[in-house]
Amino acid sequence: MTIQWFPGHMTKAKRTIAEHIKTVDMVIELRDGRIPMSSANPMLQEIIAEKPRLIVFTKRDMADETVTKQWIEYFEKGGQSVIFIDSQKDNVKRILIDNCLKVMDEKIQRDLRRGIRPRAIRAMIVGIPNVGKSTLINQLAKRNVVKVANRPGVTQSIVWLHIDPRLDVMDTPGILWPKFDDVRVGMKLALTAAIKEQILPIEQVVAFGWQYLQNHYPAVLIQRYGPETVSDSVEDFIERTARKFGFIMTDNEIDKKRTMAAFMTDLRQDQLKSISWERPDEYL
Ligand SMILES: Nc1nc2c(ncn2[C@@H]2O[C@H](COP(=O)(O)OP(=O)(O)OP(=O)(O)O)[C@@H](O)[C@H]2O)c(=O)[nH]1
Ligand SMILES: [Mg+2]
Repeated sequence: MTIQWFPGHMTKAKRTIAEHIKTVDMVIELRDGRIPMSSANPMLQEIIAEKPRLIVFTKRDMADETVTKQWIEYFEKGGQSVIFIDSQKDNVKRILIDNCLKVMDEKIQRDLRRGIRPRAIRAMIVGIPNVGKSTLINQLAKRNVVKVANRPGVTQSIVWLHIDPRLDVMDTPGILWPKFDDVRVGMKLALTAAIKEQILPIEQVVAFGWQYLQNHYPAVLIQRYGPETVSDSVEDFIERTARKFGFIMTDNEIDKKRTMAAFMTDLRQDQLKSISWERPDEYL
C-alpha cells in the first residue's frame, strides 16, 4: 500500500494559510462530522500556533446521531470547543456568531477592562477538501454582506465578509490537504469523498466500507441492498449484489468492477444516510 502525502499541495496550502493567519483573531476549523478525527489535518496546530480555534463539524444530518453525541462528549472532556451543524438547514450565522464570541470571550473581556471597545472578530475558515467550506461561507454571506477588499501588505488582497457587526470572515477559505499515513484514515476519506476514490485501490475501500457497515449498520445494508445480499464476506456480498442488480457480463460472470463502482457511488453520494464512519472508542 502506497502512502499518500501530497507534499507539494501541502506546502502550498500551509504557506497560504500561514501568510494570512496573522491577520485573524481566530480560526474556524471545519471537519466532516462523520469522520471527526480523519478529517482533521495534523499540521493545522503548527500553522495556527496560538490562535484560538473553534472546530465546526459539518454534515451532522448525514452522521449517526448517537455517535455524534459520543463525539461531543469526547471533545468536551478534552476541553475543546466544538459544534456539529447541518450547514444546509441550521441557522449557521447565529450559531457561528455565538460560538465565536464564546471562544473570544476572554480577550473581549480583557479589552473591555482596558477600555477598548470590541471590534468585529476576524475569523478564517480552514478545512480539508469537501468538508463544506464554500457552503458555510455562502450561508453566512447570504444577506447584508458588504464585500470590502483591504489589508494591504500581504501578497493577495484579502476580501472580508462582514457577516455581522461582531464577525468578519475571510472569504477565501484555507484548504488543507488531508494527511494519511494510516491506511484506515485514507479509506474513510475516500468513503466520504474527501479524496478521489481512485487514489486508493477500490477493492480495499469497498472491503473496508462493507465490513464497517456489516459491523455497525447491518440494517442499513439490508435496507439498501435487500436481505438476499446478506453475506459473510465482501466477495459474497459483491456476488449477490451483482446478481440482484443484474451487473452481469455476457458469459454470466458478475461485473465486479461495475458492482464495486456502484457501491462506492452509493456511499460517496450519500445514498446511505445516518452513518458515522468513526467512533470515539477507536481513539480512547
Ligand atoms: N448534507 C449536508 N451536506 C453538506 C453540508 N455541508 C456541505 N455539504 C455538501 O458537501 C459538498 C461539499 O461542500 P463544499 O461547500 O463545496 O465543500 P468545500 O469545503 O468548499 O470543498 P472544496 O472547495 O472542494 O475544498 C456539497 O455537495 C455540499 O452541498 C451539510 O452540513 N450537510
Ligand atoms: Mg470550496
